[in-house]
Formats: sequence, structure tokens, C-alpha cells
Amino acid sequence: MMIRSAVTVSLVSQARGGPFVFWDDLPRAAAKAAELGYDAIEIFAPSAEALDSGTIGGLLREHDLALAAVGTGAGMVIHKLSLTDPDDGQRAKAKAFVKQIIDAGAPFGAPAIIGSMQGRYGDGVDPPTALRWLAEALDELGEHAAQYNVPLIYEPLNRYETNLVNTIAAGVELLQSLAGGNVKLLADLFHMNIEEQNIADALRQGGRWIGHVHFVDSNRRPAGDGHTDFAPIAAALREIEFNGYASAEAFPYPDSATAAETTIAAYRKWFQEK
Ligand code: LER
Ligand code: MN
Repeated sequence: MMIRSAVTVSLVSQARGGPFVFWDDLPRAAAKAAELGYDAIEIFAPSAEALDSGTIGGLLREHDLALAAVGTGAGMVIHKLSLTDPDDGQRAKAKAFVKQIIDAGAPFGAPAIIGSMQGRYGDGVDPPTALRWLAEALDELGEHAAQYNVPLIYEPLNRYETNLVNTIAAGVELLQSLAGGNVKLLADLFHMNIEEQNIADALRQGGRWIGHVHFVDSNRRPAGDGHTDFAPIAAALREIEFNGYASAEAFPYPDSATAAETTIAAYRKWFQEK
């Protein structure tokens, strides 16, 4: 088993204050990530256009980094798009936005992440309808990603961010209801700390469905700066033979460079094969 390390970079100024380690300056973030020994970066970009393939390809080659994943949340943060919007046209725009991000990340082997773009029920949309729209969108977007041989990553969020799917078990149930099989779950240890009865047990239940991990502590600070017990989490990920990325999606606490250092030290302690 090999769990690889990644660190997030946000290029979305509207997301300021959010849980991303590096901000704004992609070349600098890539250089620092490489210097600290990360395997990959995960990019949160305002649009597909901001994921210029020449620039990204050049930086990955220069620093011998991989692209772990690309976020799609800017569709919500900037354009208020959601895959469960009551309006047909808005849902179509949301899917088009995600497809463009898939097209930008997948050539680098990076899956797109559906987090806040899942939206929520309410506003005239009942829970079964919202979940059906979400499932249909995940199937369509998963199939779009399949042409590149990369999965689509779906992220259960805590109750303050969505009312659709809050736990790994609910995420597995949703993915099992899909027609296609190209969607995997993102286990974000911050959301799980709020919602799960037991994080390690939930990871074991998630099993082969888990495709990506947001590696972060209980308070959304870097792993090691909160009260999460990572020993049983690391044991559970080993047990399910997780071989994706543990990606640092955490506040830049106390600053970006220190947050990246704290996380890579925690990664080496818990996940790196000796
Ligand atoms: C949001 O809370 C989050 O965890 C991101 O990874 C997805 O939008
Ligand atoms: Mn996350």
C-alpha cells in the first residue's frame, strides 16, 4: 500500500478564509510543496481557463510533482451553481462547469472533486428529488471522466455545508445507487470529525469506495494541530488498502509554509511506508 501526499493550493480569491494551505501563487506553492517532499498538489481554481495546461504541465515537470485532484467549488462560490438547483438551466450550467474542470484536470490524471457543487435540498426541492438530480449528475460526470480513465470524486460534507449526504455510509449508499461505477468518495477528516460516530470505523465501511482523503485535524488546522487521533485512522486506511492521496486541505495555520511543514511531518509519521 502506498498513500501519497498532497497539499492544496487555492487560486480563488472569493474563497479567502477557506481551508487551503497555499494561496494565489501557483509557482511558489509548487516550489514549496516540492521542497518539502510532497508527491502532489491539489488545485482549487476559479475556472477551467485558470487551469492552463501549459503552465501546470511545466510546473509539475519542473518540480516532479503530480496533480492529485482539482476542485470544482468555484462554480458555487463564484457563480452560485449547484447540481441540485431547482432551475433546469442552472443545473445544466453546473454540469457544464464541472465538465470543463474535468477536461482540464484529467489529462494530468487528476480527478475533479464534487463538494459544495452538490448543493442542498429546500427552496421547493424535496430530498428525494435533490438526491435523484445529484445521482444523475454524478453518473453523467463520472462517465465524462471515464473517457480519461480517471474517476470522479464525490465528497460528503458536514451538516452546515449540505443537507444531502453527511456521512461516508450515506455516500456509499448514494454511489451504490448509480448506474455507472466511476465515482469514488472523498473522506474529509474534518467533516467526518463532525458527522461520524467513529472515523476509523466509517473509513472501514467506506472500504473500496474511498478514493481520496482530505488530511486535516479536528479543528480544520493542519494534522497535528487539533485533537484527532490519527493512529486508528492510519490503521483503517491500511486495512482497506487505500492507495490514493492524503491531501492537506486545512487552514494555513499559523501560515502557509508552517501548515505545509506540519502536515508533511504528520504524513510521514502516519502514512509513509518505512
Ligand atoms: C468544503 O468544506 C470542502 O471540504 C471541500 O473539499 C469541497 O468543497
Ligand atoms: Mn474537503
